Amino acid sequence: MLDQRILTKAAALRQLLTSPKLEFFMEAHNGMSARIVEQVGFRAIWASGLTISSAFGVRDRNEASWTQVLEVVNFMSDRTEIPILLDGDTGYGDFNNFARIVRKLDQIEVAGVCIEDKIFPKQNSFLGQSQELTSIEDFVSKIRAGKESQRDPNFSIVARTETLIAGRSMQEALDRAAAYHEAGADAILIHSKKADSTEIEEFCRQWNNLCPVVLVPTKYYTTPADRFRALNVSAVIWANHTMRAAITAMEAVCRRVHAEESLSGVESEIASLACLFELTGEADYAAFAERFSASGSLA
Ligand code: SPV
Ligand code: MG
Repeated sequence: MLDQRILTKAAALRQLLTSPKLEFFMEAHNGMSARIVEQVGFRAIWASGLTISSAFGVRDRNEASWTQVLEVVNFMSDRTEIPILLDGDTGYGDFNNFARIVRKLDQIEVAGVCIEDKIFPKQNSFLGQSQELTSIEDFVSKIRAGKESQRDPNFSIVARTETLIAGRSMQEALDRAAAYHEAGADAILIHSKKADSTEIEEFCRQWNNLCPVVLVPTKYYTTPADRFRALNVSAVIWANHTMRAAITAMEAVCRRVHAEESLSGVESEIASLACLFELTGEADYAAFAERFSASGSLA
């Protein structure tokens, strides 16, 4: 039974990845969304490259630097107890750049990182007709360098193959995944942009549980979770849904306030200030100040 209170975050993530139970990782892109994900009961966070980029208002093309992403994920890690799996794109460069990132993530208690076998700068998997893949050799070196650089033995590296996204064969996807597993990857993320799960199911059947499998069903979202359970999938990532929900809500409120020149219409439909203060931990501050504020005043 998983007890995240006594496990390090890295150990908790490793346990979620290796347990036979299907787990769900929810996307967050800043400290607030991470706290909401934790509060509603998710047991792990997907720190999405797409949504962290879009929160900055930039494209998912490595336009945000890795140190900017690190700063965001640092707040996320600082303000939550559940493990975070960071979307590390292609590792922000070569084996050496990736090794540096693993070292830094380990230091700020980010539990693991996922890297994909594309070329830097990457573009989102759902854009364009083709994706250029890196060679198996280069990606294997990157995984090896990353594994050698982690200090916490439980830090996880999830190797993501974009073979099917790139329109290449199932056999190549299986060969790449096997090479990445052999290089030390703790789990394989197999990605698909098909509207149904047929190719994912085929992969899972042939992969035969060689190591944990992680899926991102953004496009095949109608597939029931029980189908993934039957395939022995380790974790499903809901990859961008807090950001998309926020966009819808922000647009609606902005439109209404703009049109009505008043806040009256929206006040009862949005989170209260009390809710905001609760999410940022004001109650903890009050208890802390009670003990340490020299004047004893909370003013
Ligand atoms: C992300 O959330 O940034 C991902 C998943 O990498 S996807 O957008 O499907 O590439
Ligand atoms: Mg991404």
